[in-house]
Amino acid sequence: MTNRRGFLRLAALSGGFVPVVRKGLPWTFSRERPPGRPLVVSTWDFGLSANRAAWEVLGSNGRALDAVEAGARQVEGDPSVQTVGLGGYPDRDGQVTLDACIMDEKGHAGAVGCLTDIVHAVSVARRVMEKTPYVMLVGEGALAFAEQEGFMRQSLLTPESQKAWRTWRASEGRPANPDSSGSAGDAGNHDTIGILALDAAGDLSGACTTSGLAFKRHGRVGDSPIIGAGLFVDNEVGAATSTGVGEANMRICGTHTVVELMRQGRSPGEACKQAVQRVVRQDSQYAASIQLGFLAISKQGEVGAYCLQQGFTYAVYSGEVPNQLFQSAHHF
Ligand code: SD4
Repeated sequence: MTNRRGFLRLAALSGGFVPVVRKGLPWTFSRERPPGRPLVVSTWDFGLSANRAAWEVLGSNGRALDAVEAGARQVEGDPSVQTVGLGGYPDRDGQVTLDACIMDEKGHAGAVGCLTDIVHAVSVARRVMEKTPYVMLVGEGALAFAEQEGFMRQSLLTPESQKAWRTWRASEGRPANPDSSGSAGDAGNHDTIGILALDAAGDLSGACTTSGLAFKRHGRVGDSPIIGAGLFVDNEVGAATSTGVGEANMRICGTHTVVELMRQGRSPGEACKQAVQRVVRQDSQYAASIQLGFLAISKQGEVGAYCLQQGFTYAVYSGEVPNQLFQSAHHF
């Protein structure tokens, strides 16, 4: 079962038709899956709409890189998703700041951190990858680069996200430790879109984009734009992405860990599980208080996920499987 909020969002996304959310692990395609069959997976319920946009590319033999960008842009441009792109929850100063990255089959990567006023952070990340010798640009430098590349400035703060910020300020906005905000695993605070695709040519790519933890300290950058934390792609092995409290992930270079475990022969699901267990071993009390989830695919088209707390959903769409949601297995 998905939670009430997820159910409502799911119903809205699917035009009233609510697919069954299946219990996750270990849900895989067989290792004998023939090559040339595309596959796309995305985090959370809005992964359904991301997958649909990505499938427009994959279904016509397009490149995985173009597919993941299209899927990520779909969610970034949706103002009803308050954790990604336009309409994202602002930081504690009331400013929406975005983190995003993208990685292709050749290991090329681009990222932006703390980007303001540009809806499609993932596309700016792609320009960083393709047009600069760098991997990451942040803050004012990232915004200047985006404008130079022709991206239009736009306020990302919708009336809804501004209202949420005002409510937060009125209630919890002045905790004894302001940095404690956003560290709990509440459902509204950890819905990054991570998307991974395998194209008909057998190549892998991924993207990850978010407005980060709601009401974070200004300047805080999470795991999502960090290659090896929010996203990692190795075209020989597989790809992984992450959602949840970024600090816990960054401490274990989570998606790099997942891919390296797959390289050693673990299935995507088992690799995600072992990465989550590493976080638990570091500090089980902390791990019990947050959400963190990994989603991975292998070069062979197997899919797996694992998370700390119940409730992490992911969407899978392939030639064999119509676009649908699965419930990740969880530790606690
Ligand atoms: C972060 N990982 O900034 C992100 C938060 C999030 O799903 O929403 N993840 O830490």
